[in-house]
Amino acid sequence: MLTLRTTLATLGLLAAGTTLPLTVASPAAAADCGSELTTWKESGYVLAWGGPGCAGDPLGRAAGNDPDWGQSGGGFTGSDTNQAESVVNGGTYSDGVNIVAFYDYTAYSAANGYGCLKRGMKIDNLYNEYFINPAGTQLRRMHNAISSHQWVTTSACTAYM
Ligand SMILES: [Ca+2]
Repeated sequence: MLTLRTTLATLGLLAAGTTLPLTVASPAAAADCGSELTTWKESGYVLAWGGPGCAGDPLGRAAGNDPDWGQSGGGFTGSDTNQAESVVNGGTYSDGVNIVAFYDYTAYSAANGYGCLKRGMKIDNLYNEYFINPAGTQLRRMHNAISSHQWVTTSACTAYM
């Protein structure tokens, strides 16, 4: 029995040894916003990236609100609308207005669906999140769909990601 157990343990180590390099080499291993959250936490900015995992340069960043990610001003412009796939909330306390509400439509239209991200939080892949309307109905996925955002208080949002 001892010999069998030792052999099984050895096989287990071998299996683990062959799995590890595959995990490291996978592109999916990079899809995490952890380092960007560390960089931007308590910066006062909300940031968004055009791909999952906050990879590369952000689409934009904003300390204030932006009613239209497809128009100039507010931190997100032009092709930024309907492009975000990962986001970071680097908000500060700021009198409690530190939740970011992201909207499917421009001009903060909650009726068309929104989703809120708490201070110091990240979303690695917006594909896994859904816009929700004030009635609590789940709408479309949030990836490649955000068109406006604003900073709100905790009690002002009912649709947390
Ligand atoms: Ca804008």
